[in-house]
Amino acid sequence: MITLFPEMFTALSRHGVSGRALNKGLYKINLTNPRSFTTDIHNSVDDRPYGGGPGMLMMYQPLKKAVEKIRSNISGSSYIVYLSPQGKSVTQDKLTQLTKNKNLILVCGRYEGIDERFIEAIVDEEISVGDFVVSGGELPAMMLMDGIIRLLPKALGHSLSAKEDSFVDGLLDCPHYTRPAEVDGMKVPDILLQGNHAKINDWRQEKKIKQTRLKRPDLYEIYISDK
Ligand code: 4GX
Repeated sequence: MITLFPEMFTALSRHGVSGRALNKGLYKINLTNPRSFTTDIHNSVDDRPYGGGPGMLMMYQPLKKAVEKIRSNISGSSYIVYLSPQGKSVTQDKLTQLTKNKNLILVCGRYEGIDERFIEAIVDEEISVGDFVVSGGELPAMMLMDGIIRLLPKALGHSLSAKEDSFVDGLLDCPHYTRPAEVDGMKVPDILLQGNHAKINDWRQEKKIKQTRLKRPDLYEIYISDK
């Protein structure tokens, strides 16, 4: 991870599924601050954009030196991802692809962005977490990492959990219910209480399809045309 705010990543490393996976040794995380690779007395990592305009940009050299430092400390190949709204929106399939990399280097931008030459010459892929803007790449990078980590073998308590996620077969998940069997006058669907697992599977598949048609017609169209 290349970030000006390494402390933010405790959200990932200390809590929940990603925290447990780290403790189990299923992945390692390295946090590299480009501020460690500056050359001026102010430790500047940003500068003004050529051509004018508001805001500042992250400079090429500290980012490149951060990449070189990381690469000098790892063996094997690495794949560099830059999180930005200009990237292609991430999908569940993309997360599965990313799990195949031995080393992933995520670059978290701050300010108005980074020098385009770093993207051209050094970044392998630009990825977005959605069509909205946040104030830095750290939260998007953590979203990506969390999505990848939970796909690693043994990260989830139930090995089937990741196979039954939303999007895995291009459909949304079905509704779920827990005790009590009735609350505020609302009953759990009878079929789930009867214990016929073939029928329960059929019901769940039907709900997934109906739910997708209703809530995500865009995904439903793709599902229908792929059959
Ligand atoms: N999905 N951001 C990157 C810096 C920036 C500004 C301008 C390029 C151009 C985002 C997203 C996202 C905020 C991360 C701006 N980079 N990242 N950062 N949506 O909004 O991934």
